[in-house]
Amino acid sequence: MRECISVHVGQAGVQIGNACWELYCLEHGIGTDGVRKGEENLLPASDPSLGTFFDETPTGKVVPRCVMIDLEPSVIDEVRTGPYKNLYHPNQLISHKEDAANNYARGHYTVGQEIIEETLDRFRRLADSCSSLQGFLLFHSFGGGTGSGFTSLLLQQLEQEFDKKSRLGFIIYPSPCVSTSVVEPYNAVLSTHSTLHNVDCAFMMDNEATYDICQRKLNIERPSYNNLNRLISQVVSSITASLRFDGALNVDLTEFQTNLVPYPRIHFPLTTYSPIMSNAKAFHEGMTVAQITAECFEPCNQMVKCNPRTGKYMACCMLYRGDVMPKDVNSAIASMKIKSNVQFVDWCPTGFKVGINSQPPTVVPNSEMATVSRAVCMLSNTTAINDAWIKLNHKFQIMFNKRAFVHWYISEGMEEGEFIDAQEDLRTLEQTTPKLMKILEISNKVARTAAITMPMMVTASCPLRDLSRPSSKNPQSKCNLKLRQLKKKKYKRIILSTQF
Ligand SMILES: Nc1nc2c(ncn2[C@@H]2O[C@H](COP(=O)(O)OP(=O)(O)OP(=O)(O)O)[C@@H](O)[C@H]2O)c(=O)[nH]1
Ligand SMILES: [Mg+2]
Repeated sequence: MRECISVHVGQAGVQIGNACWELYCLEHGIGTDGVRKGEENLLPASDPSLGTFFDETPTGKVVPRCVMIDLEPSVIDEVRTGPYKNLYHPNQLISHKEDAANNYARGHYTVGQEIIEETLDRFRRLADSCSSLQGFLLFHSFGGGTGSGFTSLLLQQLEQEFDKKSRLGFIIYPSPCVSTSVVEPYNAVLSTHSTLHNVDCAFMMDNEATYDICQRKLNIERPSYNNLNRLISQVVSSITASLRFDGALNVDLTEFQTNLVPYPRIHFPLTTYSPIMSNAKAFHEGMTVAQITAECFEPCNQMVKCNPRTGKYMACCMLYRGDVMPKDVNSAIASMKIKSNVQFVDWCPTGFKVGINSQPPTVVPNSEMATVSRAVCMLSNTTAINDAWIKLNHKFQIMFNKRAFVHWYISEGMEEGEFIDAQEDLRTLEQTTPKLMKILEISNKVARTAAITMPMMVTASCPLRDLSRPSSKNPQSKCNLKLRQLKKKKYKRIILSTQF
């Protein structure tokens, strides 16, 4: 069994956790008290992988493998008294006396320190009950003091104690339309700094994009957190379905991850989900595999606001679920590949990785979302996500130029240097894409020139890899070596100044 532990931190993390576990329970036929309907004491034969997300007690009850943490009690108290109060073990729900007051430094250095030991103790116990722990899924906001500060403290500790285990993040990217504080850009940049180093792959959910989808596609005039979270939980469910269900064409999430992250720091895939439609429309629309696949390339279905048409794809993973035939997927993808608005970088021409999970999506009762027989979630590593970093860095810069609100962080034990380091780190990430593109442009130019003068010698498809492995055993490679040296001169400066 390859168990995963979900970690829900702060208000956004815990509330999204609630929505996710509600949906997982429905998908696996588990009641609000953790008892499987109709199949007491037996794991259903259709999903032996259920144990990755749920622990089974000797009495036949299943308990989510998760920990919910908030520095103040009100959000966790709602779980303790809510409809799923009997699902969770009381020890999994951790709350403290006062919140981080939107301050990263309080979450990281002062209030957060008071409960970090207790939290780690719960993790150790959960990890001990696993036979082969796969890793952690962390849910939190970038903008909240607990979501940003405490999560980064927790990530540091997890890195020390469980360094070999993978860490995936589901992160709420701040948006002015549902913003709760002015210092969100500070918290978000400080949090990105830690996410860059301590998380293997992070799926960002932009509240503005989610809000827009709820308004336009689900006809909700003023979406609440509940509405946003239900949509987010559908996306999370699709991403994690391959870990929770077995199947012949099922592809494990770790395999997707290998295909998604070309360089360790470039680990922020763009998530797109289709179909998203209201009950009223579903009756009139039959979504074929080709239609839902094409919808994934429409910016209006993205969970982060950016324009993929101005960028290039480095990798694309398609996670289908439900009534989906491989031949339909193949032809849908073949027709997407020839579209001019779907551009891949030259060094990753193969493009698509596909998995099919036979479990169709489930919706919670009274949901605005329609029940559909098939859906797809696309995870794409695109250079267009840079838009999100540029926007964030800009907002940070405006405030930080005047050192506005910085004293709140300093008074909690933080140094100004940490702001500068975090900003530098984000700026490097922001500049990586253009630099990467520049290397590629030069590579193409050199390859084109060489193709005219030395047509036989141009074999390179990946300039970065070629440069690292020169060989001079035969005349052909001698010429190749020359070509490499020529390229090397041109790349050298850029490569040296680019940190991936
Ligand atoms: N999608 C979504 N976003 C949320 C939710 N709750 C809060 N947010 C967003 O999260 C950010 C604020 O972070 P919170 O999670 O409330 O803060 P926290 O982690 O509890 O930290 P403190 O309250 O400062 O201790 C804002 O951008 C909110 O819009 C939620 O339930 N769903
Ligand atoms: Mg809070």
